[in-house]
Amino acid sequence: MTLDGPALATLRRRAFDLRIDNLDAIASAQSGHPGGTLSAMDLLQTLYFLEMRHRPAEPHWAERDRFVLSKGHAVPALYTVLAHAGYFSRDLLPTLRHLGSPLQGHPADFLLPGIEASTGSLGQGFSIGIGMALASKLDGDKFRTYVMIGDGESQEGQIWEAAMSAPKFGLDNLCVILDHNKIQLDGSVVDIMNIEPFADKMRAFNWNVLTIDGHDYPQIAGAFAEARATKGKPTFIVAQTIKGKGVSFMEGKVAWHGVAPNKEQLAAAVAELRAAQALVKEAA
Ligand SMILES: Cc1ncc(C[n+]2csc(CCOP(=O)(O)OP(=O)(O)O)c2C)c(N)n1
Repeated sequence: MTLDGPALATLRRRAFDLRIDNLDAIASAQSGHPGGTLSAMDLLQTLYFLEMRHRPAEPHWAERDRFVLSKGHAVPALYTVLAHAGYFSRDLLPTLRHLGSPLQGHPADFLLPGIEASTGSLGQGFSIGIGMALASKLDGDKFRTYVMIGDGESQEGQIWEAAMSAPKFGLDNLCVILDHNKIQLDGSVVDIMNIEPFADKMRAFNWNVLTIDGHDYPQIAGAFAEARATKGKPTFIVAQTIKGKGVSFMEGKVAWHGVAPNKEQLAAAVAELRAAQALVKEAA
């Protein structure tokens, strides 16, 4: 699918529905991570609605592209995108974190078709994605692998082992996205353990590095296209994002890393998102 005018308008409008369903699920669980789900949403939507080759009705299709959410705590955003893409009914979303639900607080590949890897212990998903990309090369398969990591997560040592490995194996079928929202669990990344200059570090490790606005659909789509066209080395996308994106009282606030909105807060967030969506509809 190409990003023409109507496709772009659809992405922009759906972004509000996704953010609302995501927050609704977290509120129904009364547990979860609003900030890092909202920062990742536009990247995830672009992957599943524009970039990746996949079949929601056939989740184990051998040729599907793979996606690993290494920052596993943001899985409500992925569940929401998967539901809207047709993997399962949206009615399941409010069962998030409930006993017996396949939608647990961290992704479990044995519980839900569409989830490619069980993650949540930060640092591990990047390496899992490298394994998938390497296997694809060795087997002569055509699928691509995408991984999303967090900036706080990037303080894990395993991230840097992975960063060294992928270029060594020439994994041009691998694209890693950093959701660079500048905030981790209890403070700003710069204050706790500065990871900058991140793009320069990855370039020094021999990655093809792109820096984009992670809420700008044409930029996101362009980066994925460039990653696909790049041969001989893996691509690392530094996506500049805003934690809590779309809800003014959550944006850039550490306090909204891992706290569910109460009834009133959810209503305020939904009202704001619906009002913004109406403006986008008018402009279209
Ligand atoms: C190994 C490990 N240590 C600690 C945690 C608890 N934890 C969950 S989210 C989080 C902060 C992650 O920050 P970041 O990667 O910036 O995520 P984002 O801001 O995108 O939500 C931490 C420490 C964990 N899941 N795994």
